[in-house]
Amino acid sequence: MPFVGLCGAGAGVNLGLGGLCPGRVAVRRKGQVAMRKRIVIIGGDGFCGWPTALRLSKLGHEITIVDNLSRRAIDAELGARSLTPIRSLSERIDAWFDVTGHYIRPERIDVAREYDALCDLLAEIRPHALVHFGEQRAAPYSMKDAAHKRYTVDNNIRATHNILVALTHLGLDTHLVHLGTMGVYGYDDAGIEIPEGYLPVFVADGEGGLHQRQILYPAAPGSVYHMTKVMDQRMFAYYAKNDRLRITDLHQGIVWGTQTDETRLDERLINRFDYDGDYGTVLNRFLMQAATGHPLTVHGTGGQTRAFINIHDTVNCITLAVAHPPEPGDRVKILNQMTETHRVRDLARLVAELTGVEVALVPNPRNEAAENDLFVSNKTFLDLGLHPITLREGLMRETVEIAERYIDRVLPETVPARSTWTAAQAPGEVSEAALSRARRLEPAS
Ligand code: NAD
Ligand code: USQ
Repeated sequence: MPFVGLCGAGAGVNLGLGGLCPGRVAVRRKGQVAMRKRIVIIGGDGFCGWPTALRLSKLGHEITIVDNLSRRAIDAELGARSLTPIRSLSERIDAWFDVTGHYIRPERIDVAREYDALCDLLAEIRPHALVHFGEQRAAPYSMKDAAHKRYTVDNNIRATHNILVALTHLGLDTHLVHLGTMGVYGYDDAGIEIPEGYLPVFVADGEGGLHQRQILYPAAPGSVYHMTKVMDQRMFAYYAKNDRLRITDLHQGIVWGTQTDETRLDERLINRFDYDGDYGTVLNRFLMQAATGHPLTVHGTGGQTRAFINIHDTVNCITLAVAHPPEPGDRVKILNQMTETHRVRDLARLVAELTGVEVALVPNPRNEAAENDLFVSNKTFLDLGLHPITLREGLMRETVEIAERYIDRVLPETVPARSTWTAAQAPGEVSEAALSRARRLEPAS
């Protein structure tokens, strides 16, 4: 018996951003889940949120994207843009319907500021799951100046707390899945494998006894952005305990890659690729720099070791997390969402070998350890069946499919990393001498 249900949120016509409500009958296709969940995706227009929305929609779930489009506004503020030509949210949603027949409902709500609108929507949908990507996520952007520090804290803390309060006061049994960061643990060489969120500790009682406790791993954020994720963690612990909310917090590493099986279906579905000095993460920046012949900007000695995950695996992990909620009354379920670790200078060497570009050691604009090791447990996702894509396997495809294909869209003035952590740091810019040497080495076209 095929699954039959109405498209849309069940409550009838929604014109939202897309102005499109097909009202068509959906038939369960091969690979779709047996239980159709109503899922709200906050931040579903962003880099991780968009491909996640498509995957969950393809699996047959009923998806509502909530976004205030602040990420697009920040691009305008910075004079930057995605390397890939991303379409407006309404065009994306229309394209997804054209290609697959699946409808995604869009809602433009600022969850940090429009609490009543958020409550009205959640009361109407009564979602089984809410995936929360809706925060300002760039460390350099959060460190630019006082205004950007304040914006990041106001936006991220209020967004997370509004969601928690709304779920509590509406009495919803929604599973909240939040995108946190590996950066809550810090990068100060713990010398042990970083566990999934909790650390067993032994406390002496002064009378010769030792008591075991499980505590949240001691936080050591490296930027104001990362600090907001630490504060999120404390709020989750409180609401899971006091109000029995079901919460999964995914401590994610740096996401690399652009496309997933779903975003590749049509160019109008393409995912964003950030490379600018504020939002571009290290590997994206190296790939874009290599494609333009710009020396790879390794900060300091490049001795920083970080955790990475491909966007395809991000989407798989979130799908697994949605399918395995904790029980009411459980402590927050914390999973490390990463698949491998790399040192920045090794990444640069890898990209240089692949492309022949030069590597430049530039001043480190961040206040971070010059060298660190990193060992991380990601046991839960491996046990749940995750088969990671490694960087070595995927790098070539990413270079050809994205960096080289869209290189004409690069805005060179947005490349330098100019946001400094304190007055003692300098921008991570390549010297004029290195730039002109790179220009001389560039092959004539
Ligand atoms: P992104 O900036 O591309 O997407 C975030 C989306 O949330 C944007 O579309 C933005 O408009 C929206 N948003 C922000 N504030 C909002 C608000 N108040 N109301 C409604 N919508 C709001 O970021 P991303 O790279 O997709 O990251 C998503 C989440 O994953 C973030 O919370 C980030 O901290 C986390 N994360 C990302 C990475 C990474 O490498 N990209 C790594 C680890 C964790
Ligand atoms: N780096 C360079 N050269 C560059 C850019 C960065 O050497 O041109 C270095 C940085 O100094 C840093 C490392 O690369 O040591 C990683 O920087 P990044 O910008 O790739 O990543 P980060 O600022 O840590 O933030 C990203 C996401 C954030 C997420 C975090 C996961 O933007 O949302 O939370 O990765 S984690 O790093 O595990 O905390």
